[in-house]
Amino acid sequence: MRCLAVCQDELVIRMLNEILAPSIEVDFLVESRALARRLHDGDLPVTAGDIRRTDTYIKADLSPQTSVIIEDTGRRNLPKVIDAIRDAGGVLIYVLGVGTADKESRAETIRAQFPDVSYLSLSELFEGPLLKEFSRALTRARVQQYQRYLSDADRILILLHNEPDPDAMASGLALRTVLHRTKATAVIAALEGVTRPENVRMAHLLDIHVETIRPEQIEEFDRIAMVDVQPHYFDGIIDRVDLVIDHHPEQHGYNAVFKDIREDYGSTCTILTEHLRAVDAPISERTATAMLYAIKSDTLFFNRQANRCDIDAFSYLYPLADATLIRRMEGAEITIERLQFVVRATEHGKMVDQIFSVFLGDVPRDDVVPYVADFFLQLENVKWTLVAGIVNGSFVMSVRNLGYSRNAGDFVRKYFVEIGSAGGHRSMAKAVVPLGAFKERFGDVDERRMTETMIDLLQEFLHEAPEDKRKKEPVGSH
Ligand SMILES: [Mn+2]
Repeated sequence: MRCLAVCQDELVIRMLNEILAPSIEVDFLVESRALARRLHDGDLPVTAGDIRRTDTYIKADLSPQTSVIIEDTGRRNLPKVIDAIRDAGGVLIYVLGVGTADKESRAETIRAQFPDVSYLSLSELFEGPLLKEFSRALTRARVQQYQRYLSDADRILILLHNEPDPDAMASGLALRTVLHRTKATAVIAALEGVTRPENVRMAHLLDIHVETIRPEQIEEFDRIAMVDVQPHYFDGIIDRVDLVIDHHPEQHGYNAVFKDIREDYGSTCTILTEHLRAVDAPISERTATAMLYAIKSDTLFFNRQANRCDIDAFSYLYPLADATLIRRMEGAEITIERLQFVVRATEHGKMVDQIFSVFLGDVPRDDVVPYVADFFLQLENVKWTLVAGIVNGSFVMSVRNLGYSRNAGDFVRKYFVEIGSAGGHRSMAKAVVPLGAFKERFGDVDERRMTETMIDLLQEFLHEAPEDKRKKEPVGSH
C-alpha cells in the first residue's frame, strides 16, 4: 500500500512517518524547498512542489489505490488542492485537521463540497488511546499503593460474601496474584462456604480452596481485603478493612484504607483484570479461566449489565484461559433438582404483559429461586421474571429483567426494604423477608394467589411515575 502525505508542518510529517512508515510506503509532498531539503537530509522521502497543480501529483505517480492525506493548515486553498489531486486520479483522500480553531465548520464545508473525502481530526484520533493510557496510569498508581501497603503483612484475609459465586472466587484468586502471594499468606475465605452445585464444581475443577471461617477468626489476620462485597454486608461484624474491590452500589458507614468500587461494571473480575494489566502481572491459566467464567456468569454472557470494560476484559482473558474447562463448569448449572423446579414453575407460573411470575412454595435452598428466574428470562416474550419461594421460614424473591425498563433494585426496595432485606441492580434484584413480617405487611396471602400478587405489585410499580433515584441499603443481588 502506498500513501502520499501533503503536509507543511515538520512535526506532523515526522509523526506521520513514525506511524505509517513501518507498514506503508509513504512519500511526503511539501511546498517549502527549504523544509524538503532539511527533511531529505534526515532520510525522509520528501519532495517539494506546488500542491495546487495537477501535474505535481501526476509526477508523484498517483494511482486510485494511493491514499492521500492532506494536512489542513487552515488556509483557503484546500478545495483547490483536493481538485488537483482528483484530476490526477486520486480517489482515497483524507483531510487531517491539525489544530485549526474552527475544525467543526472546516470539516462540514469539506464534506459538503466533497462528500467522498474523509475529514479526520488529530485530536479525535488521539483522544481514545490517550485517555485509556491515563486511566491505566491512574489504576497503576492505585494498585501500587495498596500493594505497598499490604506487602509487609504476614497473613492477609481475602474475605468473600456468603455462598461465594464465580465472581467472588475468581476475584479472590486475582487479588492474590496482584499481591504476589500464595494460599498460605493470602487466605481466601467466607463465613458461609460454597454449596451451590455450579460453584462447587468450579471450585473443584479449578482447585480453588475457600476456607470457611468464624467471625472471631477475622482478627487473626494482619490485614483484611474484601472482593465482590463491602463490609456492611456482614451486619456490623467488620467496620474497618484495608482494601475493598467491588462492583455493587457503594455503601457508606465503614472505613476502608483503599477502595475501588465501580458500580457500572458487570463484574468485580473486570476491575481486577484492569488491576492486573496496569501492573503487567502475569495471569496463570487457572486464574484467567476463573476470571473469564466469572465475567461470563455475572453478566449472563453480556445479557445483563455489562459495559465496554467487561468486553475488553473478556477479550484480554480469552486467549489465556482454558475453554474446555469453562464448558465443563457451565454444564454444572443444570441439575435434576433444578429442572424439577423449572417444571414446577412451568406448571404453576403465570405470564401477564411479558411478566413471568411464579411462587414455588417450599424450596430446599435459596439458589433454586434465582436459577428459575434466570431460566425463564431466556424465554421469547419475557421481559421480567418474578420468582419466589419459602426458604427456612423466609419469603425469598428474585427479580430479573432484560434491562431496558425500570430498575429491579428500586422495585424490591420499595416494597420490601422496610420489612426485610432488599436490593440489587437495574436488571437483577433480590428480597428476603421473614414470613411473619411478610404476612403483617401483605396480610395472610393465600399461597395460591401469591403468583398473581407478585404480578400486581410489579405492575403497580411499572405504572407509577418514576420517583427520584434514591439509593438505600441494597444487599447482594445474586
Ligand atoms: Mn459480582
